[in-house]
Amino acid sequence: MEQKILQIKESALSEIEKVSSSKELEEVKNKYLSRSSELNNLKKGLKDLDVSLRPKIGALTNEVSKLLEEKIQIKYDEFYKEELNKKLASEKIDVTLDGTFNPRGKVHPITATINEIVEIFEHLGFSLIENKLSPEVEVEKYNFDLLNVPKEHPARDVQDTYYCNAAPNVVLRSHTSNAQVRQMLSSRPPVKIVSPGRVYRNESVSARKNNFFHQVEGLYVDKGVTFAHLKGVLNEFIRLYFGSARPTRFRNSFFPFTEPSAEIDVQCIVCHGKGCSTCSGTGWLEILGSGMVDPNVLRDVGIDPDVYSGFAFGMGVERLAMLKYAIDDIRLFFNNDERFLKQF
Ligand code: 2NL
Repeated sequence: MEQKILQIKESALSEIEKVSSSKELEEVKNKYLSRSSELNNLKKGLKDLDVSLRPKIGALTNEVSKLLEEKIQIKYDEFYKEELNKKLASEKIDVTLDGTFNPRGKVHPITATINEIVEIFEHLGFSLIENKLSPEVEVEKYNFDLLNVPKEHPARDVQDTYYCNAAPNVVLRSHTSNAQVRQMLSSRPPVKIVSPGRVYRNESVSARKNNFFHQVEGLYVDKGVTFAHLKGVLNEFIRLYFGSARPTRFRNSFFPFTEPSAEIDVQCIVCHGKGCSTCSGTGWLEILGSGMVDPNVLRDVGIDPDVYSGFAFGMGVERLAMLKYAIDDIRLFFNNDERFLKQF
């Protein structure tokens, strides 16, 4: 019996010595130390032995299984370290290598300019109008009729405005005034809003003109609104947009929806009034159209022009961006050339 146990011990020790992975070690452990191992069977058989032999044989089996457990643990620790090192070496990250380049999108210069203009007017107490009031495909009623544009006005001509072939009276809006008309119809004064968005005109495309562009229009209707308010607000807008107070000039003008009307020029930001190619030698840049809302417009949307008055204005976003960033061709905004867009 004793001989048998020592034999088991010897063969187990030599097998433990020979294993080359933790997986093999696991197998050897199972073979010698599991419930059904030879050693364990011997332990189970102790009760059938002669009482005089039991202590010695019992002690010997315990001693051998303890020894084997220790040896296996030592081997296991070695493998664990070795395998961990291997794994760490194979998964090593070189933090000095270049990363993967993920190109980042940017805000389009027109969107950035719209945001900047809208923020200035928000600062002056205007609210941004809801998008759903501002459809780009519009019926003539909101684009022309309610803005006091006569049926035979040239702006309504197909030479100037895009009409829908399939539906009568449907146009691509030619200004964002439609949003303001809709706002006046759905709420009571005071109305103090800005409506940015894309508008369409049937133009031949050139460096100065595109057949669609972007506008920010504004409208302020309340009791006692005067031309002085118009001047104050728009001069302040110009100061904030161009970064410092600049001489401005209000020129008499005409729009069907305002009376009186004024176009506002700012002193040329390139030559400061001396005359250069940017201002075609005049020393002035035209930057927006404005006026006191025509009483007919107020009346048609159900606002009593004897009680309320208002001013309105409209500006071309591309034009303002071109002036500020010295861009000489409007088409650059729309052909998505990365060399251009990257610069903003
Ligand atoms: C321009 C001129 C302008 C308006 C737009 C307006 C809107 C309502 C009532 C009255 Cl609801 N007026 N808008 C007024 C004057 C000028 O735009 O040159 N835009 C690029």
